[in-house]
Amino acid sequence: MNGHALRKCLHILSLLLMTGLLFSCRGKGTLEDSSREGLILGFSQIGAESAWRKCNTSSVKEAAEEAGVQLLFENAEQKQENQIKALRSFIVYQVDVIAFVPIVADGWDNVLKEAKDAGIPVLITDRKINTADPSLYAGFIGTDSKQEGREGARFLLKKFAGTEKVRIVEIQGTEGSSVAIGRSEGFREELEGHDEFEIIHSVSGDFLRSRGYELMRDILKRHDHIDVIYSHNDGMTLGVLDALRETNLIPGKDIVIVTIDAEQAAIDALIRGEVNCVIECNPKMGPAIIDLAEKLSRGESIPPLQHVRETVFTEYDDLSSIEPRGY
Ligand code: GYE
Repeated sequence: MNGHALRKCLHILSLLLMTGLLFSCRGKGTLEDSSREGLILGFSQIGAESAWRKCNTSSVKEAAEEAGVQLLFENAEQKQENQIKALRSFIVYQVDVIAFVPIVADGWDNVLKEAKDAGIPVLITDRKINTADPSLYAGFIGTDSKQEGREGARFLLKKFAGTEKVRIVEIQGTEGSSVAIGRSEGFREELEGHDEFEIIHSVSGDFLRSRGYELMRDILKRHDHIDVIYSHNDGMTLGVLDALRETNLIPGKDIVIVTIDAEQAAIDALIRGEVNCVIECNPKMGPAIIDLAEKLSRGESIPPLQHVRETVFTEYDDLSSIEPRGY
């Protein structure tokens, strides 16, 4: 058997195993088993790349447990192909509802059409998708990443009012994700017409602390004057701070830092004065996701788009009253 045929067999075998596992985790019985208890929700999560993601996962699992929902949870380990496999296994298993976080915005139409043909409603959470056919999913709940980008720019417009030249380094999230695209677009739209602001370097750190550290070390070699770091998530920002600690630059003073997520470590850095603006991105959408999934399982319609409530913490605020973040 040649390599291609072997790979094909292994792929089919893994899909059957996955389905078998799903059968087993539902206990005895078959698909026709009328004794299925309650809502069965298939959830494909992208991975565990940040404290935000881990909190997002806990929120979904705890809400499912609380509601007595049977959750089939798949971690894609940052690979879209693993998410597509998971969605296909949910379809084979005939779950009542599918929910997932699309790691990137493109490439979902085929599998969503399969879910639609199987009569399984799909809820998209956290990140958005690009599709010409909005009927392929029932609704979205998650992050308004463009607004987050705008908020970051608004802070800088206030911070640097009257400044002749502001050199910005942008460290973006996962390439092709709706969140990185939105945070870049919103940031740039808000700075439009303010030519004193210049983005001198923009690069993806994939939302990872380790990449934030590596990139910052490289950026410091390339640019001898940086006024602002605009980082798409706190994980990468913590990596940036790790790199700055190896220099004589004082974060929050020599270099202004704007970051997104509002995990506890970033709030602590804001309180220490190492970070200047922390934009909240709320991961705790588990209860809302379960509520929407239950509505879909009853055949009810849901809003096509729902953004979670988010706020902004800056150096100008009273930082003594910030509630513990829980992630
Ligand atoms: O900002 C980051 C996570 O999709 C909004 O993904 C989420 C982003 C979040 O890795 O920490």
